[in-house]
Amino acid sequence: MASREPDVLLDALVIGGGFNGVYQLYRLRQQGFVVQLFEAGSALGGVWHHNRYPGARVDSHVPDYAFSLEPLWRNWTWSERFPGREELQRYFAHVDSVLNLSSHVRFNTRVVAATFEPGENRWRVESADGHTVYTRFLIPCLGFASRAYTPALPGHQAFKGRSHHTAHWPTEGVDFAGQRVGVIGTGASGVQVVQEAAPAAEQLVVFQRTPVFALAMQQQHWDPETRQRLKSGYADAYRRRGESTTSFSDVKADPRRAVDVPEPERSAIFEAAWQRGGFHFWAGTFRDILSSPASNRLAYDFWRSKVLARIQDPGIAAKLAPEEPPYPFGAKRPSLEQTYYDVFNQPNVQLVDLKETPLVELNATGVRTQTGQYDLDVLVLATGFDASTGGFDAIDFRGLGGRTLRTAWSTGVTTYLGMAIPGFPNLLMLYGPHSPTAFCNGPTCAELQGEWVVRCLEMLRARGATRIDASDTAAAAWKEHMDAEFSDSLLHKADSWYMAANVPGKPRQLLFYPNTQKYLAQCSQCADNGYQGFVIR
Ligand code: NA7
Repeated sequence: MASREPDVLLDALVIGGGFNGVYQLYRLRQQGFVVQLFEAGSALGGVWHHNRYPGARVDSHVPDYAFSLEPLWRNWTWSERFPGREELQRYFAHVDSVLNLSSHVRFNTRVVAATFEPGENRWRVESADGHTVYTRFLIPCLGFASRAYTPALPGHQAFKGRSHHTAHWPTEGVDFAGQRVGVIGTGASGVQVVQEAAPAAEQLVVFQRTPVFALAMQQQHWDPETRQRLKSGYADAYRRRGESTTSFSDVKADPRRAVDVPEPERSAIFEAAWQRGGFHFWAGTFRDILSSPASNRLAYDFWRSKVLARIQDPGIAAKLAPEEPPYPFGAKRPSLEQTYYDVFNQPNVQLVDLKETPLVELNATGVRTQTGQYDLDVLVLATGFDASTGGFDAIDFRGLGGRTLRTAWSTGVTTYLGMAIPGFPNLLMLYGPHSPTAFCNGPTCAELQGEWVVRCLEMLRARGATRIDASDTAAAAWKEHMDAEFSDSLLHKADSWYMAANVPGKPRQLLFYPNTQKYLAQCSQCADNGYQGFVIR
């Protein structure tokens, strides 16, 4: 039933119950603010609540991928180095019970509109069920993957089988056993689904447009004794994580340029990173892998040698790991894999290269490409997300003069410090565009970036201020700073969601700030200089 609470003015409303929203709720409440959290789903967890496709698993390792608060890890152990979705959901339930969060969360509440009222210096926020609240400060914690991207595929409606996007997986699940399964998309979600579908399906067809450069996960399963023992290193790991450029306590690149390091030392460093698994081979080899084409090529060639050794058919190998890299290594997110390259040796698994034989249409029985028809029972769309800005587009944000955020960002994102937006006072977003986000990870960003917002609100309260505005000049300078700082990055050379280039029509730009420590230094400097770039009243 629709409800309205005009007399209640919250200090802060947090939108989104993933790591960032949860941390804000906990910390702001702890500091005595009146705060509530609205979550569209029925439980906390963010992407771990919403993404329930088979094989969903985090590819940032624990304990880095968790909150550093001791009351949370004291009575919690992880069973694996890269936990799956169910364990992450249990973790959120644990966080909820230790920090007592749910009492301040309104679940099943999808925010649809938020309008700034300048007379009152407050936001009016409306949800899909007709509920309205007023809040002094609005803190969107929408994550970068809250809006799925489904490409327009000709004939999609005609397909008579089951078709599911990985982010909208049916709660009752999909049994792949004995089915003819097709997977479109080979990013992190595609890789994970393929690994689950290959052993079960009668036939699996993987439709690849661009090969993923997947890295060895090097998963570890821990017995109860090991789980406890590992905790003795947690406090130190979290301290190091807070000082790390990569946002991982133990992923650190050699300060030399890869090309300057002679063999066999260079290969030994590559090999060590490979054996450590996860993102070590992406961010923990040499400092110039993502800026020097020559060093990048060395990393690619090493990666390729590892992959070729796993694939029997040279034709398939050439598609999964081409001799010439189609984009610089690591410029698209390198998913982690456990059996991905092995499954292509199975007789029931087929790889279709959509660059070579483009998709023509979906029809009643399956997918037709320029050279063949693939009949399917189940089609999995692992086609990703309208990263970062998609979640904002889904809400009708209206700032000063009734200007919508969709209009303000129609030609590209404008922010100050990746947290504030000129023309949208009293709005401080976390884990959004122009901040480290995809180059950090949820829990780490939640704490490091989140503390800045907590301190900012404390400062405003101490000053008796009711309004904070980011200036246009500061936002323009922030954009210039990002452009100058990362102009030589090879990230620009791939059509990735980092570059907002995975969704047709989206303005191409570097969406995230690829250096957490540099970013945090800029934020601290702003606060230390009296919140330079903001107008406070
Ligand atoms: P990604 O990484 O964006 O991957 C999407 C995949 O879907 C990618 O391989 C795309 O190919 C493919 N794609 C997208 N549109 C099409 C069309 N029209 N035809 C064929 N193939 C297409 O999404 P994920 O969900 O895997 O991962 C997102 C992040 O979420 C992940 O990195 C984790 O951080 C969690 P392309 O490369 O664009 O050619």
